[in-house]
Formats: sequence, C-alpha cells, structure tokens
Amino acid sequence: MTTRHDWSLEEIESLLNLPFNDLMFQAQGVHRQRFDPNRVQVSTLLSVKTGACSEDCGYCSQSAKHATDLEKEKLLPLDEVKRAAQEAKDKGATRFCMGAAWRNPTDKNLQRVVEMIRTVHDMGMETCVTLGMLTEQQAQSLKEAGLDYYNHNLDTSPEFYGNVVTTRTYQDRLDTLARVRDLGINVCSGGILGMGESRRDRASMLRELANLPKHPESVPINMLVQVEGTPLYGTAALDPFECIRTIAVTRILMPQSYVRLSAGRTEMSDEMQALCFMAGANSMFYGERLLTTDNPEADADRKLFERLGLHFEETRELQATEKECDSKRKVRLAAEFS
Ligand code: SAM
Ligand code: DTB
Ligand code: SF4
Repeated sequence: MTTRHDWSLEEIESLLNLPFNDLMFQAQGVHRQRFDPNRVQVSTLLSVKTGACSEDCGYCSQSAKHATDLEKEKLLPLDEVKRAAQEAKDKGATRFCMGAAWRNPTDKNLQRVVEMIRTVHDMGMETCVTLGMLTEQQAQSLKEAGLDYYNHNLDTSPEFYGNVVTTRTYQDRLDTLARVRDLGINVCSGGILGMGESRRDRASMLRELANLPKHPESVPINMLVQVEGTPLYGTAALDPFECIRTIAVTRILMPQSYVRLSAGRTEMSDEMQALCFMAGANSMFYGERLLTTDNPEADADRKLFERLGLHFEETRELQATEKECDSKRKVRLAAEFS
C-alpha cells in the first residue's frame, strides 16, 4: 500500500460522502494493515501554564480576550510536574503531554520547559509539549532535551480559519510545523470538529494534513468542548456520525499515523467511542483532566476497554523488552527441543 501526499479535495469529499458502512469497512481494512486493531496508545495531559493567553482562538477557555471563569496559573514548578507525570505513569499512560497557554514561549520559559521534558523523559515516559509558535532555535533546544512529540494543531481548514482565530495566520501554524519536522521531532497535528465548519472544511483540513511532506505521526481529532464565555459557546452540536466519518477518513488518508480521539469524550456515549475505535482511532487522552476541561474518569475508560477487549499500548521500551524476551524464549525453546 502506498502512502500518498497528493490528495485532492474532491477525493477526500467522496470518501466523507460514502455510505457509512462502506466507509467504516474501508477504514478498518486500512487500519488492520498497519496496526493491532485492539491496541490503543494513551497519553495524559497537564496544563503547565494556564490562561492569560494573548491569542483569540474562539474555542479556547484560556484566551485573555474571552470572559471565562478560568483560574489562571503561572508556569508550574518542576516538582509538581514530576508528581503529575508519576501519577499518570502509575495509571498506565505511556506519554505525558504538557500544554502552555502561550502564543509562543519566551527563551527563559522555554528553559524551564526543557527541564520538565528532561525530568519526564528520565522517568521512562514519552514526552510531548504544546507551547505555541517556535523559532528554529527554540525547536532545536526542545530536540536537544530529548522531546519526542510537538503538538501544534491546524485546527480547521485554511478557508474557515479566519472565523476562529484572527491573531495569527494559517501559514504561521504551517511554519512552526515545518521547523519542528525539519529537526526530526515527531509531529502531532490535527484539529477541532463542531466549530460550525462544513463537511468541505473538514475535507480541506484533512487535505492540509495528509499533503504535508510527511504525515504527522499523531493526528488528534478534537470535538469542540463548549466553554461558556468563548465566542464559539452555543455553536450547534455536530452530528456524532460526522465525527466518526472524519476519523475514518483520517485513518484512510494517513494509514501510518496514530489517530487520536481527543477532546470531547465526556459528551460521547460508549457506543460512539467504540465506533471511533472501529473507524481507526488508536490513541486517546487518558486521565480525568484535559488541559482546563474534564475528560472521562480513568476507571470508566478501563471498564470501557475491558468491555471492548481493547488494551493499552506499552511504551516503545517495554515493547522492545517484550520482543527481546520473546526471541530469548524462542532460542531457549529451540535449544530444549533440539
Ligand atoms: N497555546 C498552544 C497552541 O495553541 O498551540 C498550546 C495549547 S492549545 C490549548 C492546544 C490545542 O487544544 C489547540 O490547538 C486546540 O486544537 C485544542 N483545544 C483548545 N481548546 C479546545 C476546546 N475548547 N475544544 C477542543 N479543542 C480545544
Ligand atoms: C489536542 O489536540 N487536544 C489537547 C492537546 N492537543 C493539547 C487539548 C484539548 C483541550 C481541550 C480543552 C481544554 O481542556 O482546555
Ligand atoms: Fe492561547 Fe493556545 Fe488557547 Fe489559542 S488555543 S488561546 S494559543 S492557549
């Protein structure tokens, strides 16, 4: 199967328009060629700097331009981050994602984030940060700290973008993604559904992601979490099948990427989440909190996994140890039988 980077809008729209069963069948087929269909990667989020952001993203609780009743918080001390990462690890998360409400980090703040990355990395977890726009030098410092993933979402289509954010351009987002990619850091980039965009906009956002020179290793698909006081509060809810369709098409377009069922799970039924996994989602946020809003209880997620026969993916290190044990076992068995 070839991985393409030349999708047309019409092709993507045709996929989104398929009868639901045909789309699900195709997506499941693609998914099974590259992934264990019953294995889900889990990441836990922590907001390391909350609120008072100078950007005006219409969906976000953290913009200083919106009157939300969010409690602001300065950059967290290292020991608090360490404690939260340990808790996430103990619950089974393999990746720890730290988010900061910045348009871009200052060099001084970046140094503190670098310390956080080193600490979490030394605890044996994969690291991800989302800090806004980066200069090349800053991306280089993150790379040297051993960062595994940088999250920077395109959020929506280039055509719809101006309805959601006015303080930066789509090109600014693409530029930061290119800087991160050029340094060999894994890219996590996706978007938000349910902001009033059309199906064509969803197709156009997916085309931007799928036609990048290299697909993001991780593609988060968020459903808008409606926060009172934000301009997008009160937007008509999106049909859940539209979300499932978008996940299925993401899977087909980017067959090797992890597709993350991201924000909005508290509003989803168990049945809807099961359909998202069937459509090819194989990653999710795990733990009671996203950045500033709620996520399902870890216990509820474990129960759902049990009912669906799903299991958590181990870290790469654990997988490597398992493989090593496996091959040692094979050598031992071969010796016993010879
Ligand atoms: N400030 C940085 C930035 O914008 O890149 C990092 C943090 S920002 C909160 C990370 C991402 O969370 C956004 O790009 C957006 O896709 C997602 N997000 C924020 N608020 C959301 C909401 N209410 N519903 C769904 N997704 C949201
Ligand atoms: C992503 O795509 N979704 C996460 C993570 N990347 C940083 C954030 C979701 C935030 C939801 C709203 C909130 O909790 O503030
Ligand atoms: Fe700031 Fe990021 Fe929220 Fe936009 S999404 S307001 S940049 S924290």
